[in-house]
Amino acid sequence: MAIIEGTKDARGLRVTLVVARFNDFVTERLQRGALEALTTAGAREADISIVHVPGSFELPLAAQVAASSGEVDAVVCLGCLIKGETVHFEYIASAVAHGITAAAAVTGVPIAFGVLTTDSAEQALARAGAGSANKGWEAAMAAVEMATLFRKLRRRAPEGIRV
Ligand code: DLZ
Repeated sequence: MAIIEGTKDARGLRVTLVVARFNDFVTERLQRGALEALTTAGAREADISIVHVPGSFELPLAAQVAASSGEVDAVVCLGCLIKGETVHFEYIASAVAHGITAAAAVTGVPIAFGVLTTDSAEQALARAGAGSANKGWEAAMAAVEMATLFRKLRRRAPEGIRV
């Protein structure tokens, strides 16, 4: 029996953060948390790129294009949807979740979901604080774990099969 897992070691990984500008008082903090997580885990700043998009709705397509470049091991989507201020909150939240899932499936590149969906700005800020309580940090580490897992899985794939 083999148990195959990813690691929290980001050395040598190339990661793209796709960050929504809407509610940037929160998404800037998520970006900071993700960057801190990646560099603490050993990623080189030169291997990290940051893409800004207008709002969360734009995250999936930008993530898909970034993942399709063949030059990234993982993508991290960061956004913030606040229910109290967004009438069509459910539509956007659902479109973003499905879009990110589809982008990861189409490209085979792990795309982490770091999109806050909260009732209020206070709740959003509480999830974008310091250290590992920051959801940007959490999403970045999920991306590292999946990227390192995929490296192991691809090494095990039979010759000629690339997933
Ligand atoms: C339009 C809109 C609204 C009302 N609320 C949010 C939000 O809470 N969080 C977010 O990331 N984006 C929001 N947007 C912008 C949409 O995501 C998108 O950028 C626009 O509808 C243009 O496609």
